[in-house]
Amino acid sequence: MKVKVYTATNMQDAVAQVKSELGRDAVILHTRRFYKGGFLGFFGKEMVEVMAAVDTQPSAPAPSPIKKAPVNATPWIVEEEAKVSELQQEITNMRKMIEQVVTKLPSKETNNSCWHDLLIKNDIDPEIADNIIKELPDQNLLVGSNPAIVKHLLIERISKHLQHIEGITLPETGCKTVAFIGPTGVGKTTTIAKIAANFAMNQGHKVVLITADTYRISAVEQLKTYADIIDIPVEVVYTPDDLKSALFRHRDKKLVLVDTAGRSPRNQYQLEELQALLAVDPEIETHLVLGISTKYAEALEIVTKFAVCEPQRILFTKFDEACNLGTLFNLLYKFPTTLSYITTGQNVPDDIELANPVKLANMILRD
Ligand SMILES: Nc1nc2c(ncn2[C@@H]2O[C@H](COP(=O)(O)OP(=O)(O)OP(=O)(O)O)[C@@H](O)[C@H]2O)c(=O)[nH]1
Ligand SMILES: [Mg+2]
Repeated sequence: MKVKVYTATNMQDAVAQVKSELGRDAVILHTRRFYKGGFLGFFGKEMVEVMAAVDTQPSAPAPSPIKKAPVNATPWIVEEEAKVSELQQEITNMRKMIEQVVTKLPSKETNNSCWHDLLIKNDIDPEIADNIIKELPDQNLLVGSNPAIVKHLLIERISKHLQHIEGITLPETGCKTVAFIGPTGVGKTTTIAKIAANFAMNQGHKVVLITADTYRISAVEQLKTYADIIDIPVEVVYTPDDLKSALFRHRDKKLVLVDTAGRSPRNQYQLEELQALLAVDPEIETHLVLGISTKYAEALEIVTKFAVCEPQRILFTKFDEACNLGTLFNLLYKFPTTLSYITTGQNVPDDIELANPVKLANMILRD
């Protein structure tokens, strides 16, 4: 750094001297007017003094806008420089703070994926999980919003896909026949007992049980035991014709509940037999019974294979044993089918209820 003081009779001349000697990059550090000659400052000639400086070091590739004070800088330059470095320090601190805040702020993707992960954890198909999140009215809500609000919106979206719910509704006049089909051991007979008890004992309707499950000796006994407790008649049928006659005999009843033997979805012959049995009366309302813990791929196979029996409702059992409701939601999302009851335990007649979309949606978003 080269610092020099120039004097001239006016400012233009002084600046011209600075430029010609120090060049265009010179900076004026200080100027003052003074009187030369005279007495005590009076009657002297007015002069101008200019202190200028130029950086003699080769220029840095990216020069800092803040110039260092010259070695022999005046006190106010030193003071300014102190202020500048203080400001620089403040800016550095602020930048650090902003960086910390930004890194702590959950990004859109992170927040989005935490809800996506929760759905996946509950066995929702990844593609369905994506769609549900995209269905939110405003994607920006996923960023930094209160999780309770996002959860509420997701519950709203999920429950919209579970709106087809209908239990057994009895006609004003005449009789309603409902048959229960599905794989073995899912809870068909127990569910029938629960429904029969509710309609007969709680609502006082005339109910009859018919069982077509003659493959296991204990199956008939199981239904007879329930019928005795509820105090309603029970019929055993072996063929479609038997069923036809039994339905005719019990046409005075309000509700006829038909139990069937558990069937493997892979046994085509058994499924055709079941189809033939239910074909005796097109008015039979058929409920396909599935265990809630059935794996989605397995449930898809069951639904596809049992489709020959044209079930109108799906009923899920064993909610008390459920880890999650992935299968239920994936199925109903892909194949909007009417859901009827859910069962929640082995107790007859209490552990059964009509499915509720919001309750199910809450369970689907369980942590
Ligand atoms: N935890 C639990 N167990 C249930 C529920 N419903 C039925 N069960 C039990 O599941 C087992 C099988 O029930 P069943 O009613 O005999 O099943 P099913 O579908 O009629 O069986 P098959 O006639 O052999 O095809 C029994 O031990 C029931 O007590 C439920 O909601 N929760
Ligand atoms: Mg049974």
